[in-house]
Amino acid sequence: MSREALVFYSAVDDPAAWREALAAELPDLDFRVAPDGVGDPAEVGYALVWSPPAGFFSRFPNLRLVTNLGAGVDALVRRDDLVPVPISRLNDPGMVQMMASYIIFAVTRYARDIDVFEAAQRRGEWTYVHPRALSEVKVGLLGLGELGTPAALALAGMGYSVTGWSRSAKTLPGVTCLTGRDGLETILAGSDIVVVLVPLTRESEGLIGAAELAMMRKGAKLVNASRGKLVDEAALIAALESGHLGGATLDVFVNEPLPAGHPLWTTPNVLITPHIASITVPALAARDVAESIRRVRRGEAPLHEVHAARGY
Ligand code: NDP
Ligand code: OXD
Repeated sequence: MSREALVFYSAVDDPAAWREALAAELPDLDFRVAPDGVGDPAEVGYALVWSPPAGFFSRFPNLRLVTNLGAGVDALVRRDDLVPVPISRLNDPGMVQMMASYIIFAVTRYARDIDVFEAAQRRGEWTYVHPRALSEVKVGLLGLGELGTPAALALAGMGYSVTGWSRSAKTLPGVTCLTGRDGLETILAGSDIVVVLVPLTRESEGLIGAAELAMMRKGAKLVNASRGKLVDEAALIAALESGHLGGATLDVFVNEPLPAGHPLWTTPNVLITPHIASITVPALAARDVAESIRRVRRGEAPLHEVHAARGY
């Protein structure tokens, strides 16, 4: 007798860890790993995927739910071969904590002049910079979603002066919340450190271009942990080389892995990390994946449903 199946596809996530975590939640669900272990595609009701190849979904005539193996769904909703079933994203406590830790690290490295001391150490020099109070450091956080909001609250809780930006108006304790183009320009002009955590959509692509970089304070720092295409890389390199921007921490790039010889590798004052700001921990995320499947089985909407037309 055939069992209802889930198909897993990811070039970066560990299928064995997901198989084990989901088996604990849904022992009746058959876990199949694409491309080689799919079996009869008609038995597949659920897909748990990260950037599957073009044409992937059309093989499965009975698909009822696609779950993105991560938070950012741009690689899913921006493709033209999606089938019309609900899409959900992951949002687990481990991912939230990890992103907050990355943002706190990147902001604090600049706020405490650690980048200056790293450079001084490379020169073998004792360089004293008198520390500033954290309340004097103005942080602008673009994107107040599932990951941005906890990061903004954590920074505010540490004493930073935090202004956040989102599409819809928000109220967060200790965080000034702005919206719209005026809000964006206020943040760019008023922040020492600007953090980008807005999803990549048709609307947000190229959000930070030459004009926006020019609005930033001289010596300000940029942190991008969202998607490379939100920032114009050529304009960023120019702003760093001219000294208008004082530094950038980049976890995401237009092309990943960042190709050898790319000018960002040698642009001054850039810290590069390989898209590790946050990851999904299967043992923590499997509960939500399983609950979404249970809900879809009951004819309900899944958890963390993505609005495909909106793009996130
Ligand atoms: P959410 O979808 O929960 O939140 C997105 C936020 O951005 C919301 O506050 C939303 O506003 C705001 N927003 C969206 N579009 C616009 C716009 N055009 N103008 C202004 N604000 C906008 O996303 P998450 O917080 O979960 O994640 C953010 C991104 O982080 C992901 O999309 C992904 O790209 C990236 N990411 C990166 C990882 C890494 O390792 N580097 C790991 C995980 C995620 P509103 O609240 O009004 O809807
Ligand atoms: C992402 C993720 O969206 O890793 O980048 O979840």
